[in-house]
Amino acid sequence: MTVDVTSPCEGAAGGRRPVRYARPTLAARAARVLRDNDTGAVITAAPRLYPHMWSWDAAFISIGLARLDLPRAVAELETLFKAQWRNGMVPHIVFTDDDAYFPGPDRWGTDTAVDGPRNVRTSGICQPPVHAIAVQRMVEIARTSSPEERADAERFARSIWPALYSWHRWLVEYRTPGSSGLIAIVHGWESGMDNSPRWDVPYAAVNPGDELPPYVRKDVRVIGDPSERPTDKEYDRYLWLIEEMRRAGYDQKEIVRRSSFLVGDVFITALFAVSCDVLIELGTEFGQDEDKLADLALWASRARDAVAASCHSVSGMARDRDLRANRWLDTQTIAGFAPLLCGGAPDEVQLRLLSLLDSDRWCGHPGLLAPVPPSVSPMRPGFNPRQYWRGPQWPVVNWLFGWAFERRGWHERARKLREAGLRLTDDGAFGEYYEPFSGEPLGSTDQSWTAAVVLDWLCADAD
Ligand code: 2M8
Repeated sequence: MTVDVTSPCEGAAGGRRPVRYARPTLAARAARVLRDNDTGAVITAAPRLYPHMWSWDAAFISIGLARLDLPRAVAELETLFKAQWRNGMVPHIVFTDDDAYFPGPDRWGTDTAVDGPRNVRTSGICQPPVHAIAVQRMVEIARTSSPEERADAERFARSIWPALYSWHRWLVEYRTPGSSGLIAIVHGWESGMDNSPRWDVPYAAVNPGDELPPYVRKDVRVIGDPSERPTDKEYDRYLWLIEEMRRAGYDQKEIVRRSSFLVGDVFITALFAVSCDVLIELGTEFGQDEDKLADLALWASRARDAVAASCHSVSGMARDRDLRANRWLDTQTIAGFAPLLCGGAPDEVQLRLLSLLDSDRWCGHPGLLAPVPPSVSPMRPGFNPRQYWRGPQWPVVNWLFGWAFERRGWHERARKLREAGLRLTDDGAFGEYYEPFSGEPLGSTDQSWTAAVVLDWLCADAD
């Protein structure tokens, strides 16, 4: 492939973004990342750092793939859902044979879990429920293509719908303890925002016991600067929670009753609400059971109410709730904008959130290379522009807000987020995440979900 290098990047600090690619070249590069990360069985989340299938990564990857090869996109989600647990949980990792990632399947030890899937090895926790969104997006994309693709995508949506419904039902049945109505996570990894300061307070109460089996991290060998990744102390806590779950035989009720970490996650709850809406739309179109549609409507409405009820009376920001300590978590992060994803909060609160998002505390910060929401406000004490989920920008999070804004009819806002996302990623490195001031790609490069959302943005602009 001939690579088109256009003008040098103005304004990039430290000369770290020497090139900006023209759009067709950027699209070709994104497509190549997805192809190169394809093992034949799965598209890995990233070449060296993440050599397996991750649940919410797979959803975003399918959206990008739908722009290139619909059958491959369908196969990706079918592979993920073949690993769905018998109780409905969609696991956060589906393992390949690669042993370059820790914790791998032996450490998770889910093989003997009563509810685990057969013939495939997975982790024992979940990730955000964005899969219905991906399926709907795939159908929309296929509808701009040939009648055959359209029919294939619709057939796929009809066939995967019951599995999506049982995944959502699992979240309600096992993960809405207590009265807050928020969907609870039992490990920070379930949030997808692993090391976010959102979890600092609840993690402080996790005390790894002496019986924590020894382990050796592999992530810090891959990432050149280990200070970008979570600390060893944090990893001890991550591993201790896994140990607790193993000991409970991955019995969900038992885990929710006893694990050292139980937090109502407002971002997941908002995504769940809007994903239920999407499932209702798909289910109505494809003739699914009325009772199930009614369940989804009820779940969506409860989730939306829970998100609205979490909003801080002054800032308007939505809050997670520590369900062990029974208190709100006031740390302000990108998750505080959750009501903008799903709606349901009073108009006045949503307007406050929109103006906060535009302000110099977030996207309007004068130092940002591109007005993409950072994971933590650059004005907040403790903001770290390079550290994992503690300041940098994640293109997939930007995609989610753009998608939600488009859906809510805020087309101009959605367009601006798309433009900003492309400005951030047009160096063609497809970073896992980005340093907000210089735009330096951090974490893994050639990260599949970044390539996927870039493709979707580029093609959406061309549609
Ligand atoms: C990161 O999480 C994994 C654990 O699940 C890790 O750090 O080892 C997160 O960014 C997560 O959201 C993402 O799905 C995963 C793979 O891209 O990496």
